[in-house]
Amino acid sequence: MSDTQTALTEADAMRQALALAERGWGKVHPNPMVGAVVMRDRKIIGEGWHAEFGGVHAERAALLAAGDGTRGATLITTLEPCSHHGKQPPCVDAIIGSGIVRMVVAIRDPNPEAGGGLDKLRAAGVKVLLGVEEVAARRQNIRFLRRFSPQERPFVAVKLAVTMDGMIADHRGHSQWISGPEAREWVHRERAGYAAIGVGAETAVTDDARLTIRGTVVPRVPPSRVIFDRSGKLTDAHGIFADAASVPVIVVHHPAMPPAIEAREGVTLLPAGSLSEALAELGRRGIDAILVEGGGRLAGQLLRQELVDRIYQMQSPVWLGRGRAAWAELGERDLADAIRWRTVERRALGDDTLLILER
Ligand code: AOF
Ligand code: ZN
Repeated sequence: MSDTQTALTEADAMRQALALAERGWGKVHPNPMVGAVVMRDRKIIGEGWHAEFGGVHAERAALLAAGDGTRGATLITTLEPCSHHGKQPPCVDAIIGSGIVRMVVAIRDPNPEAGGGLDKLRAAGVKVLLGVEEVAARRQNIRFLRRFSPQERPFVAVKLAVTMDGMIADHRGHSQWISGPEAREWVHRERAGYAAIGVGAETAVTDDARLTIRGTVVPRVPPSRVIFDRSGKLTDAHGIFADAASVPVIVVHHPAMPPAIEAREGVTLLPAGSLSEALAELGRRGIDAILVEGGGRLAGQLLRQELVDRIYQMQSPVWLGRGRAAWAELGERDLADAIRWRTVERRALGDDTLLILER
């Protein structure tokens, strides 16, 4: 927001609003991440974002930051402004009151209680442009958007750190570490925005995985830990149970093979005949988004059964030769029936490359 700003387009400003919205990651769910900027003479004169669940909305924060510069200015927001009294007063009232004459919005608000803000703004004479950076805005708020279009299962993302030759662990099962510190820091940040972190039992045992968050973003609600233990091999000795009273652990197992785990606070045994059944049950228990971090067999099964919505594949300049394959048990496929996804983003993280894929 300095004088050295070059002239921005509205799309540039929207990308800045999307970046501001990211600051709510791990802090605002299940409400949306929202960013807003006030623009005048092709410069940003105020920035705002939704910083914590139930707190001030991004629009009001941006208007406040712009001070008395709002009259005749444009407000750019990643979500349609709300028109309702919730935990916060309606943003449309603040916008109209501030003298904003033009709104640029990425997506509509599907929340029936809060929606309809754009109609009110139009009725008040504010010019409205809808749909700028719509795809990125949808991707950013997928968890919030799904709340209003109920699905049979949670949003499922799979994250794997993979070598150049497609391995996620060496022949002994060791995977610490394939990727570098920047990539691992990214993982901890990413975990903060999910309702649960999932892992297969074999990986949980070999890595002694805790699935906790040890990064700079401390989530408002720490994600539950879900272990997919099909054959009941988990025991009480596993370290993940130590802090179950503060961060829940759910053990998914085959109905006929419950693991030998004593009942205790924070630990739930969840019998399920299939992965899709397990996911549906997790959804009913309020888990709306899960990040699955391996192993290769669980990742492969989820992919094959079309139970994955997004893939984060961290590609590292490392070779292991024989080891544990990233996506196991996909069978033998001709090129003509290969599984094909789209790469929606590529990001450099130190020596590693993060690929984000969607179906
Ligand atoms: C947010 N932050 O920046 C915007 C939201 O209970 P409330 O008053 O916080 O309202 C929550 C609803 O307001 C939310 O579901 C969404 O529909 C709308 N917009 N919410 O938490 C924001 N702009
Ligand atoms: Zn609002």
